[in-house]
Amino acid sequence: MSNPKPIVDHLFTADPSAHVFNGKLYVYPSHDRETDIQDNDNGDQYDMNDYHVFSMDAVGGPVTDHGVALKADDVPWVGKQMWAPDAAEKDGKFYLFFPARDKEGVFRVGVAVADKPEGPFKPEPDYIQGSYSIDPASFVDDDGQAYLYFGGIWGGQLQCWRSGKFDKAAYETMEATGDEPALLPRVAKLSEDMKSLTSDVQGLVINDDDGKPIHASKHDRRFFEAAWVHKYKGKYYFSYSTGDTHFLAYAIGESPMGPFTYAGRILDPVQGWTTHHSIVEFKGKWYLFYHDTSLSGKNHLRSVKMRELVYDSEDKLKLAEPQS
Ligand code: FUB
Repeated sequence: MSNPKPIVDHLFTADPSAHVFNGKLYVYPSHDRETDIQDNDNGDQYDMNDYHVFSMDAVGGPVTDHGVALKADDVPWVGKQMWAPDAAEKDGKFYLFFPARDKEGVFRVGVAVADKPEGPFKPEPDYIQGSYSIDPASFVDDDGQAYLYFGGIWGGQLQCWRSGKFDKAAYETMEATGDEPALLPRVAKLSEDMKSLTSDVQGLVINDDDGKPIHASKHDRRFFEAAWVHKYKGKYYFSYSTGDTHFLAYAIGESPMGPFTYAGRILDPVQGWTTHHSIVEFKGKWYLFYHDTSLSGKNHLRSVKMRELVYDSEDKLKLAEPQS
């Protein structure tokens, strides 16, 4: 596979969530920064404390860095680690959903609002009640109903929420064992004003080829983190990073709340420990945004890249052949 250049190289960026707003392509990434924290499975080295928003008028054209759109110091409930964000537009307002550890060290999801896609975003004083873990992804369906997806295991703490309440001791179990179904990503409906959840948080079922939920032992297929939802020809595509293998996989369903059925892989593991992506249609073509560590060689200093995606005759997703 050819290795594209990062979309920007003046700072480190990761976990890109791409959206088209007002005819432009906007990217909402994490802003990775230097730290002397040692790499560990808890992800302590991902010690980010603000977000920048980027935009482009055309693929391959200049990318504008709109500067700091939100910072940890401005969010009363945040303790540390502003991880992978997402954005949504509803009724002319723009919403930034972001995970961070609260002052007790528990990951939650917050929301901040702006009048423009690039911000600045004004945070709500508290996190979204009922939210937990990491990697929020919002999806606004054609009927206006918005959904929030979230969850990530290991450092993302999803394994602590099996019972619906935070169980610190469950952290060490890291994930389900091989005899159980895999831990499920979470989904809930968002309110009209996008600031609260209006349904119970439920597990989003991803079935395997046999029609049963993917088993915990299937590391190349089971959910790990980095949920994303897009719609194509009336079907919902749920994509995510897998198990401890970090393939980028996807599943297809008839409803945004699931169930979904495993449909294949989009991307092999990238350079670096994490895989996180988004999928967006822009000017009639589909694009995958992702990151790798090719610029830095360090797990916690990543760079956002993009590649074109195509659908085959059965509406399966694959990377477009690189242009020579
Ligand atoms: O950027 C910190 C974490 O790394 C994200 O939340 C995960 O998805 C992984 O990319």
